[in-house]
Amino acid sequence: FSEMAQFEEVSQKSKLHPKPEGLTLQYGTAGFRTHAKHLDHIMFRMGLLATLRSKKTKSTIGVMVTASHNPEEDNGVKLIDPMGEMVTAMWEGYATQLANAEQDSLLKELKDIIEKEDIDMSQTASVYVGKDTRPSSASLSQAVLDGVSSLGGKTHDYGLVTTPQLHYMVCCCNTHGCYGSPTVEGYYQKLSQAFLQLTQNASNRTDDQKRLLVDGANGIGALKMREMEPFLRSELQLVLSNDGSSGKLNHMCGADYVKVQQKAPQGMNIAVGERCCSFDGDADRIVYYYTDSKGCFHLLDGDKIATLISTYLKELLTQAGLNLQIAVVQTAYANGSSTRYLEDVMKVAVCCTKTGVKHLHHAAQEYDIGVYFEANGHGTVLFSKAAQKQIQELVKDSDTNDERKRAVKLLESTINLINQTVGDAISDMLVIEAVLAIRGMSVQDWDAIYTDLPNRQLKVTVSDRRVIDTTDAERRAVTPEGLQDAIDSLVKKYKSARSFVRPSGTEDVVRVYAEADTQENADSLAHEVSLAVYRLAGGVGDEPKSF
Ligand code: G16
Repeated sequence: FSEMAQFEEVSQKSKLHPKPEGLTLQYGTAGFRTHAKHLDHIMFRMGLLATLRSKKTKSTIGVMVTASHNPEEDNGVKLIDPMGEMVTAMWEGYATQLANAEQDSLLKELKDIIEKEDIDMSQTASVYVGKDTRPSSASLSQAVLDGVSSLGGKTHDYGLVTTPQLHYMVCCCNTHGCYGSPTVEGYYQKLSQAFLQLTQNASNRTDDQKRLLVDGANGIGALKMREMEPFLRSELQLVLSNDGSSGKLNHMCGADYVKVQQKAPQGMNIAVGERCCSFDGDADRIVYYYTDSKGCFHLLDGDKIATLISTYLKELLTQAGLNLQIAVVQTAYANGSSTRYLEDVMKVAVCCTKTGVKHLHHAAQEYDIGVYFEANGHGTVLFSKAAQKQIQELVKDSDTNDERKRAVKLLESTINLINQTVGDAISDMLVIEAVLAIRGMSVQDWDAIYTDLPNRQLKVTVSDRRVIDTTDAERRAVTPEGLQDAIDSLVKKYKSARSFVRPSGTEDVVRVYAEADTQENADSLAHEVSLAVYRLAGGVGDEPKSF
């Protein structure tokens, strides 16, 4: 294909995926997200962009078709860079540019990106594509494949996979197998081997201790857990509900529902004290929970996960005699108690970024060991190359005494169990289960590490959420005028209180977060702040109600 013929092909094929005139969409917190009916042209164009990115980086790029926690009618697309991380901010900008080009200027915008990035169009391109279980995902992922092939790129269609599995495949491919083998089976083998090695270090556990109730959000995570189960050789006894056989994706179930509603999902039979967890729609988030004898619901969210994992890693580093710096990266949603515990008791560095895994991931890369988790359960742990090297060398060092050797081997297996490319519900779940087993902890012991401040999250619908601009890692609103002053004076009315608002990057709403000394106060503060947003930021529909 000559370059001209290639552009002609794009021009012809793009007519099969026309852009509705006037529709504009932004690459948000995690790619494009909206009702599936608006996305066909976006998918085709993201196929084009992924092909350019692949030519530019001379690497395989990933495209995942999913809207993760959003309702089943929505869909979306995320681009995955060569090491399995989210695409860079610069290319997010190109994505928006390409997505919003009217049909007759698509080629012009495409050529503009090629020129700006100085892309050699004779370079080969390779794109991995995956999709979640939404009814719209099949045709939308076909549109991505069409986009790639119209620019002459090679595709590998992984079909139904979790988002983190696709990130993993991309990383495996571009590291030529160093990270693992780029197959779903390779993923199961790598993780399960590490998990089994870790649980060998646990004292004998009863079947009850091995039992874990999993809410699959009626999504892809449930399917993949079923596939993986035999690899775990009964070291984990999964009881899977919301497996997609009847209910609707993310409806009254899944990690987002459980976190925001602070209650157990429907469709799960939970006995008192039983350890449970929920995945989200594409299995990149996880939260844990249990119900106590008084019927009280206890949530162990991303903050509690970060605390459990960083405590465990810190202890192993001490035992191994390794001087590596651990830091925890959080967002404004992190519960105030978790930040205080990490800084004051654990004495680890804590840093706060904007919402979105891409921001946390970059911040975590600055440390020897960067543990990052959003409160909503999206996160992982990054080990720097230098840290991994030190750990590997110590494993080989035959002089190392027994306690050190055990600790360093545990660190090595933990690294293998963690999906370092992105937050991964399956990998995180196995890490948590292994840590609890090794430390002989119950979910109640874990919960007791610190007590969350009561909190509440609400949504407010406004006519244009972009009127809200924020600063200080989204903790303060700069516009509209008067909003931050209003929030400040509301917060002053309550004890141990904090509140912030920010426009969502995945849904057409403004998010409101509040915490305070009691649940009543957190609820009331969240409601008052919602009313301030409604009045000052152009609320639409009925006034927000309290929770
Ligand atoms: C996505 C992002 C997360 C983010 C969440 C909510 O999650 O990957 O980092 O916390 O959206 O974002 P927002 O508040 O901007 O709507 P997921 O699981 O839906 O991909």
